[in-house]
Parts: sequence; structure tokens; C-alpha cells
Amino acid sequence: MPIDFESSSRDLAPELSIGLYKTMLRIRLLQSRIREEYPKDEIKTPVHLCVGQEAIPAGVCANLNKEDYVLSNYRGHGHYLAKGGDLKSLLAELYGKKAGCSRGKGGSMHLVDVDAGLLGSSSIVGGGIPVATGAALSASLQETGRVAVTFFGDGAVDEGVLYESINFATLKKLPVIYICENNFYAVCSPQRDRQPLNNIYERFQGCGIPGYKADGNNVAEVYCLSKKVIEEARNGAGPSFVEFQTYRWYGHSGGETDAELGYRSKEELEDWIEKCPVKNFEQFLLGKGLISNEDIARIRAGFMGEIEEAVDFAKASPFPDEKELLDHLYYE
Ligand SMILES: Cc1ncc(C[n+]2csc(CCOP(=O)(O)OP(=O)(O)O)c2C)c(N)n1
Ligand SMILES: [Mg+2]
Repeated sequence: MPIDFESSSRDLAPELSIGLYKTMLRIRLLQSRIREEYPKDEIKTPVHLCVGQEAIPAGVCANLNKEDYVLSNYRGHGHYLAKGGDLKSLLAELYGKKAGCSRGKGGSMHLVDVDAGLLGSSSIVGGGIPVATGAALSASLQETGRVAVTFFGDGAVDEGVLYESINFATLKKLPVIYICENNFYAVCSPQRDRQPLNNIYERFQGCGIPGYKADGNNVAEVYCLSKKVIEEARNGAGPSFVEFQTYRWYGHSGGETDAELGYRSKEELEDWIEKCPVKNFEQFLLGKGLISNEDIARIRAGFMGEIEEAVDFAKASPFPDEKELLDHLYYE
């Protein structure tokens, strides 16, 4: 089914639509560049790309202020950029350099940029969920007006901490939004083999939290639904749970296609590539006359130049000093 941008973008100002497109494109181009770099083995930690899933960070984070909190997972490049993280710091982190956002000690899976409101990303499945709940508790107690958003996958829905956190957040009416990026797989394990029903968004309603589902490849729909739940949370109405259905194009980690592993079919992947969130929205904007091919070429060239500069910066940057090894870590 084609993506229904027509009705979902009806209330979006043209500049907003173009901004959402640009955020997605920047995330996509960065990841394409990382795919080229990764096989050179200079990026030492694993990378988990979110190619195919860009509409979710773009649409959600467009509703957040700098001061709002985001807790991400290991598939977090998109969340980092969309929340306003610094591109050079991200790339330096991937290369384990001192200028990295986590001082070169975290790698792709452990991104922190407190100034941008990204309190952390984690390799522990579901690891950001209780932290976001705690961040929302602090916002509530201190009456800062901030909200917390946590992004996680369908695999994290199998973790008990999600239920504990939602129960607590609902009880305390915390300003937190739980966002499940359902790409239908946890590594090579399909959702249908792990969960009896395809109803993630309905599961938590029994705890008293509203649950919603939307097309995670439709940036306008992602934007509008997250606008609603973020405003509600900010106005004291409490938390929400949102499931965005989407698909990752490449293997669980790294930048290769993995159809040969046999856990998903080539046809399924091709169907989802046709539903590309970036290309389809680009076509829609072109069709509406909101953007021209010349604009697109200019925007792409600008992002590619910026990304190239950041890659060069990261490669040329020094590694952390040996004596810093135990700094900024918790240890006895
Ligand atoms: C607590 C915990 N259990 C298991 C793992 C191993 N593991 C790493 S990624 C992953 C799959 C998670 O899938 P999902 O939440 O759907 O996210 P996606 O990778 O699809 O974005 C698993 C099981 C882990 N890192 N942490
Ligand atoms: Mg998944």
C-alpha cells in the first residue's frame, strides 16, 4: 500500500515538511557514508544502522525542545542527529576518538550528549526505558516542563523492565513517551515467533496508559501523533505508548544486506524498500511543488560536504590518552 502522505500532512506547514525531509535525508546520507567506511575496520565498535527507519527519529524529535530528554538504544544514530547532537562528535565517537560525544569510550552504541538532551543510548535491550522514566520523574518533581522520550525496538517489549516502568509512570502521571520502533525482528528472531499477537500498542492499555499505532515510514503521521502525545505529557496528562511499524534494510549490525541468513525473505525486504520513508516523502514534496530537483541536489550536496568534513575530522582526531582510561566510569 502506498504511504498516505496526503491526509497526514494536511496540517503541516510547507517549511515543516521540508524540515522533516531534510532531517531524514541527513540521517540516511550519514548512514550510507558509514556503510562505506565500516568494512575498512577503522570504526572499531559495531554499528547498528537505522536505514529504513529514519521517519521515526525525524518526526518525533521535531516536537521536542533542546531541554527535553531522549533515551535511545544501540540503533541510535538517527535519534542522536534528530535531537540536535553534533555530527563531528558522533563520527569521532564511532572512531573511538577523544573528541567523541562519549570521549571515545562508548562507540556507536553508547552515545551521550547531555547538552542536546540525549542522556544516553545503550546496548542493553530496554536499557533506556527505566532511565527515561527516572528523567521524567525528575522533570515532574522539579516542575521543569520537560518531557522524556525513549526509543526501543519490538524486542525490548519482551523485557520486564518495560512493564515495571510503564506501571510506575502511569501511576505517577509522568511526562514520558514510550516509543516502540517495531521493525518486526529482534536480530534474526521474527516478532511472530516471540509474541502471540501483533498488538504491541494494545498491550499496556491495561496499565492505564493510552496506546497508539501508526505508520513509522510516514514522517507526517509520526510527527502528528507524537505532537499530540508530547503535548499531552507536557500538559500533565501523563505518559503514552506509541508503536511505529517500520523495517530495517540491512543486517542487525553492520551495513550488509542479510537475506542469505534466511530469517526474512528477499521479497519482504524489497516490499519495504519500496516503502522508503525518505524517497517517498521526497516524491510527495516534488509532486506538491514544495521542493524542486535543484533544491534536492543542493540540500544533498550540503549534507554530503558536512558529512565528509566530519569523517575527516574524526579520522584526524587523537585517541584518548591512556591515563584517561578510568575517568568518567563507575568503578570501585
Ligand atoms: C538485555 C539484553 N538482552 C539481550 C541482548 C542481545 N540483543 C542485542 S540486540 C537484540 C535484539 C533487540 O531487538 P529490537 O528490540 O527489536 O531492536 P532492533 O535491533 O530491531 O532495533 C538482542 C536480543 C541485549 N543486548 N540485552
Ligand atoms: Mg526489532
